Amino acid sequence: MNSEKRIFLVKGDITLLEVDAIVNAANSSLLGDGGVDRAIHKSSGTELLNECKKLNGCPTGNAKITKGYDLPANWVIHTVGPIWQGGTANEDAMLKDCYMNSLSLAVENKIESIAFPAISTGVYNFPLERATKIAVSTVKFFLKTNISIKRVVFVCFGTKAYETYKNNI
Ligand code: AR6
Repeated sequence: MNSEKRIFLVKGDITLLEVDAIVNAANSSLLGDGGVDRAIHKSSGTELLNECKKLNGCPTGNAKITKGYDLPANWVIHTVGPIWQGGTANEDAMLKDCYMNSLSLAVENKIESIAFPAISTGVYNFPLERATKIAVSTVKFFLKTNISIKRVVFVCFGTKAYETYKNNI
């Protein structure tokens, strides 16, 4: 199936999605904090935090996987987006790495459906339009050479993100 037909857009809370894996926009400690990270830990339960404690953190741009515990999703892929510093600190490449590495981990774990939040666009302040273009182009690029992933969902938390994604997909 061509890559575009496997990409979906939804508005809402990523913790409710019934997909094989949801992606968490974490920080390098992987111990949970605010935003979508907090929502995921709250819905998944303390077992998620216990598993995360054993992972020894994660560098920016990389990704690590845990089980989903009490979430509808079987897996959580934790990735660490770049903190926006004005655009000259390699932020674009690191954000692209988050999507590439999350998708590679998904393939390794036979995950067929995966949902992404808008990584780095909250607390980490990455400009939404610029981050959206990177998210969409990277996923399309990855799907061109991959046939095992059947569904990639971009989850938009609010109307602004939804409209921005809609205009860039
Ligand atoms: N479902 C989907 N998207 C959500 C949800 C949700 N339940 N909650 C928030 N978002 P952020 P970051 C959106 O701040 O910018 C944390 O403290 C939100 O509107 O969660 O990568 C971590 O521990 C925004 O569009 O992540 C790190 O310290 C997007 O998710 C830091 O924030 C990402 O916002 C990471 O910052």
